[in-house]
Amino acid sequence: MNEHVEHSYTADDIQVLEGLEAVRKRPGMYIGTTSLRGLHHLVWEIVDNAIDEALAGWADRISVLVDKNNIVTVEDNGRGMPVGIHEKTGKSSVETIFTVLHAGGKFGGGAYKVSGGLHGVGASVVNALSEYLEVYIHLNGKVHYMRFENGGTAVEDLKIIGDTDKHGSIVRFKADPAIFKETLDYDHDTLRDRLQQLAFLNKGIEIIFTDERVETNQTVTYIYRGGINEYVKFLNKNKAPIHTEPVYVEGEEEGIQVEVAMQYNDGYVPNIYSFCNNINTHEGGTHEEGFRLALTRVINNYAKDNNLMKKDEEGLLGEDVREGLTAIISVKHPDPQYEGQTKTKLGNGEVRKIVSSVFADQLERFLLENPVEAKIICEKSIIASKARMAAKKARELTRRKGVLEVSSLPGKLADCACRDPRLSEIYLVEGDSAGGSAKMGRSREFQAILPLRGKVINVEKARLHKIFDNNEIRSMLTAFGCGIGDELDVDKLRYHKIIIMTDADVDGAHIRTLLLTFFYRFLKTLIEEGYIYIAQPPLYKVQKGNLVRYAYSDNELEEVKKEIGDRYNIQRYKGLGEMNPEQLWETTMDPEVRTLIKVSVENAMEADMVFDMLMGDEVEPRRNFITENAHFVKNLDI
Ligand code: 28G
Repeated sequence: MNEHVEHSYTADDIQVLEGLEAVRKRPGMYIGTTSLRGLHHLVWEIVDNAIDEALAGWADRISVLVDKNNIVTVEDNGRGMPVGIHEKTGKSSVETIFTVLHAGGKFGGGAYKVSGGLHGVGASVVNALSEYLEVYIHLNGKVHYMRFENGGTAVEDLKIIGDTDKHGSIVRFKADPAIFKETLDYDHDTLRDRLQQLAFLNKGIEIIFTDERVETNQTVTYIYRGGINEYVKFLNKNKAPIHTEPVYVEGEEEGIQVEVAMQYNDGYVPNIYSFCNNINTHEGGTHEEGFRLALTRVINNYAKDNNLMKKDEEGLLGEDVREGLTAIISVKHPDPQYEGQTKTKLGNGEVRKIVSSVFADQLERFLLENPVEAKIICEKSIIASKARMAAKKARELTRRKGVLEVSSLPGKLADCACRDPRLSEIYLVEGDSAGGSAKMGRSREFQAILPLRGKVINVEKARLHKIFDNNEIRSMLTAFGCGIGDELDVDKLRYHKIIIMTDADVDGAHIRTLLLTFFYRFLKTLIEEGYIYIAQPPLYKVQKGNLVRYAYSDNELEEVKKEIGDRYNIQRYKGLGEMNPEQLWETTMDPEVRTLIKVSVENAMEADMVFDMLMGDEVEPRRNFITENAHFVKNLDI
C-alpha cells in the first residue's frame, strides 16, 4: 500500500458552481459525445475517483462490475466519501459531490486530483446522465446509502442502512437511455483494456473487472507491483528484447512524480508512449521531450566514454537511440496544461527538465552498473546510425531513379481512365492470373489494377534501402504517387481507394498482412485517413440450374443452402484465379454489390502488438491469428 498523504481540506473546500440541468442539456460539453465513447466516459469518471483515493494512499483495491443489464458498479476500499453536512450547500457532502457540478476538482493542502479523463468533470456529471445512481459508503461501522433518479434528483437524504466492518465507497449507476440513444452496451474489450492499463500505470493497485454479460472469463484481476516496468515487458512480449530487464526509473521533483521504463527489442520501430495523470498524451509534450533529450545525451556520452564510438565520430541522433525502443513515460502532475489539436500534448515547461534530470541520472547509473546491457544498447544505436546514413544514400538514389515520381508508371499497372483521385480506385491483386482476370473484369473508367508478383517484402525485417529496392514496393509507390514517410503528401495520392485483393486462404492472409504492415509503417496516414480497403471475394458459388448465388462466409453458405432447397451444386473458390473476369466483377469488384472492409488503426498500441505478433518470429500466435480473425480491420458496407 502507498504511503499516506496528509489532507487538510474539509467539506467546505468543495466549490459550489452549477446545477445538473446544464449537463443534461448539453452532455457533449461534458463528456464529448453521447456515443459509445461518451458512455464509457461515465465509467472512467467514477473509476478515476477511486484511483485518486488509491493514489492518495487510502485504497488498494478497485472493482468494476458490469451486469447483464449494463448497470455498472464501481467499488473501492478507501476511506469512504465524507458523510457529514457540507457547510456551503447545507446538504450532505455525498449529495454535494453528486449534485453540484465541478464539486471535487483541485483541493488545497497538497492533495490533488491526479487521474481524470480528458473531460475530468466528476461524479455529478455521471449522476446527471444516469437513469438512477446509488451510493453506498462503508464508514465508521455503518453503511450509508443514497439514491438519485432521473438525472440526479435525490430520492431521499443520505441514510444509514446497516452495519459494516469494511470501509470504502460503492457507486452503482444505470446510464440514461434518453441521453445515450445510440447504445447502452459497454464494450467489454474497451473496458478491460483500459482497466488493465490503469493497473499498469498505478503500480500496486488491484483492479478487478467483472463482466456478467460474457460467458467465459467473467472476472479478470490486474495488479502490477512493477507498474510500467511490467507494461513495457507486456508490450514487448511478442518481440525479441535484446536485454532481459527493462530500465526502470522513478523519482519526484517539485511535486511532480516521474516514472520511466524502457526496453530495446531487435526491431527498428520506436514505440514510445507517454502519460500524464494516467492520460495517454498521444501528441507527446514536455515529458516526452525531456526523456528524448536525456536518452540521446546519456547514450552518446556513455558510448564515447567507453570507447564504443570514436570521440571525433559524428554523434548518435535521437532516431538512432530510439530504434527498436519500447518505452513508457508516466508523470503525475498537480496542474497539467494540455495543448495540441486533441489536447493530448503536455505543455508544462518545467516538466522537461524534471523528467530529463530524473531520467538522465538514473539511466547513467544503470549503464555504469550494467556494462553488458550498456554495450548491447550502444551497439544497437551505432548500427542504427550507420544504417541511417546508408539509407539516406539509397533514398537519394531512388529519388534520382524517379521511383517516387509519377512520370514513369510501372509497366504492369493497368491504370484507369479517370484522373480524379476521389473517383479512382486501385486494386492490388495477388498473382498474375488473378491480375489478368481483374484487368478484364474491371470497369476501366475508374478501376486500376496492379498485380503483385511473388512475396511482398516484410518491412519489419528489412532496412530502409532494402525496402526501396523491392520491386513490388516500388511499383505501388509509383502508382500511388504520394511519396512515403516524412515526404508523404496525401494531396498527390492518385486513388482514394487502395483495395487489397488476395485469395481467401492462409497465403492470401499473409500477403495481405505484409501489405498492411508496409502501409502501417510507411504510409500510416493512408490508413488513418481511410484510404486502405480489403476486398471480400466469395468463398463459395452455389448453383441450381440458372440460379447462381455466392456465399462470403460459412454461415452465409448455410443460409443460401436453406434458401435454395436441394439439388444444388457448390463450388469452393480456392483462389481468385478460379473466377472468370465476369464472376470477379460481379462478386468482388462491382461497387453496387461488393463489400469492402475499411482498414483502420483504432488503437495504435494494440495494432502494433498485432503486427508484431504477425510479423515477428513467434510462429504459433501468428498462425492462430491469421486463421481466426483480423483485429485491425473494421467492417464497412459500401
Ligand atoms: C466507488 C467509486 C468511486 C472516493 C473518497 C474519499 C474522500 C472524498 C472520495 O472526499 C473530497 C472531501 C472533503 C472536500 C476525503 C474521505 C477525505 C476524507 C475523502 C470514489 C473534498 C471528497 N475522507 N473516496 N471523496 N472532499 N471514492 N470511488 O469516488 O473536502 S471519492
